[in-house]
Amino acid sequence: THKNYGFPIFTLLAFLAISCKNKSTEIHKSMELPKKPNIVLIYADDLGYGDISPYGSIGLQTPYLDSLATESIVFRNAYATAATCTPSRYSLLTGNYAWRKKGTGVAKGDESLLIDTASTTLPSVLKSAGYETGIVGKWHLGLGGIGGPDWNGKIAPGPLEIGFDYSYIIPATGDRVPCVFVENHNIVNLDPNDLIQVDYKEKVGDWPTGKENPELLKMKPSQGHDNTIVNGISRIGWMTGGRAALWDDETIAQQLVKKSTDFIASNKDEPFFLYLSTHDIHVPRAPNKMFQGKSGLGPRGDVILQLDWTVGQIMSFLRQQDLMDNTIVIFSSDNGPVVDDGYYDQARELIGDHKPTGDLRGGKYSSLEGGAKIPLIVRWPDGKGKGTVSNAMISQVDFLKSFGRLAGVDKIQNDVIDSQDRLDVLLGDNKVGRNSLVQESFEGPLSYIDGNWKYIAPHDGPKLVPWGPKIETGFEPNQQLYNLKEDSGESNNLADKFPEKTAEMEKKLAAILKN
Ligand code: NG6
Ligand code: CA
Repeated sequence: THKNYGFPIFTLLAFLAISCKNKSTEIHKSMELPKKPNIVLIYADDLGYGDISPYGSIGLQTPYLDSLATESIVFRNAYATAATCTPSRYSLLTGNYAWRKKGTGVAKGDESLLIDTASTTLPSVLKSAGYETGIVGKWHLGLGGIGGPDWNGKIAPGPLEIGFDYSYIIPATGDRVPCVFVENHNIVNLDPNDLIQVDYKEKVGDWPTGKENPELLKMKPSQGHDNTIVNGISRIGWMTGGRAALWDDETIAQQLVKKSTDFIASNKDEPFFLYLSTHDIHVPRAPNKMFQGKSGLGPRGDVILQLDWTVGQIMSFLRQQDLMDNTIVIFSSDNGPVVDDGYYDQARELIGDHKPTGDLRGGKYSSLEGGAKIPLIVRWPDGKGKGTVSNAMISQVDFLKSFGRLAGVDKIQNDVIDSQDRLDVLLGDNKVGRNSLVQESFEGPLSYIDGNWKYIAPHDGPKLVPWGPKIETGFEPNQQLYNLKEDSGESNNLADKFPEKTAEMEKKLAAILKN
């Protein structure tokens, strides 16, 4: 009779109900994603929209990025908030446009910390959701309090004071002193009998400089970069001491991969956020011998291959650690590309048909599209959107709220003004994305995109980046208006033809500035 089955059926139903309940707590909302997936953000430096093969690069193949792209959504309308490093990274980490805060242009090598330790940040949000948070690689957001870092003592505040649990950083850039790694609060391998001295105003110590001893250089500077020589390369700024701590430019990529995989391995049983901020492809371009001469485009191409290798190494480590099913991988760049950024490294001579910005106008530093439009590739562990392209507009400033929600944090403090929760865009569900965004060029003037339109505020500055990279700034004393849908190369200024639209754009930008 039915009665005989009563108990087992009830048990079965109860079991199903319980297991469904468990399942619904494991699965994030409607997505088939683990509730708190690990997040690995690989953030390249100065990599252009046309530099890698998922974006149709000419004359250069990036096989590891290609393979990542086939498992990911490739965003063709993604932006950093600025055309240089410091403000873009400021926005990425704080969810706010950097121009809201004074002094957030390209940071000096001994700048003090630019992010207020009380502010909400991407790592602090993820940390509040139980993530272990780590940064490995380029920082360039200042360190220490007023007066800058105490290089020989405890270097704080820095990444650990704004939400990272672990940090292993290049303090500023590869072309700025001190050429040392800082792990958590200290310089790695600093010998107490050989203390370090750093100065950005005048020479310290007696180490040779590029200016005085050019015969000692393996790479000659083309713009500035003629101060202290470290490892045969003269840098911006002077330093002396700390010999045992000096990095080796040719193995920086290996070192960053090593520290990243160590971080992943020690945190693989809990949700983790790794911000791997590569030195590549910034200057000085000193590729490891594995990549020297391999691209045929000179060191600039070779370091793109090195960057590609970095991506491959991280992916294969995640695979090996069985983390592919619960890790999101994001790949992007901090600003547009530059060919000659301060050293004679043959980048210009050997570029061939390769177009770092693709068909965009301008480049690093610029208010034109080449300045802030960057590659963005997002791989979801459940294969969502795999192999698709999205034209939805998205800004890196949105990562804070989007990944915050993904981690289950719904309430973000109201000091985060500019970040928008665009998780639906990142997931490929929303094909439109942001309505508008702001771009910051090196000298301050802002560009504003709204729908298909782009407005560049008038600025009476130089037409070309003045110190030599041969990049159009996009500065004009008059207003500029472009229709990006029909004219993505910004060749036809329509401001005179559409004065009302231009005025509307000006007004909308002014309103955002007041927020
Ligand atoms: C510029 C440097 C350039 C690079 C840049 C910062 C000179 C002449 N040029 O001032 O080489 O270091 O700053 O790049 O000094 S960024 O990607 O970190 O913003
Ligand atoms: Ca950069």
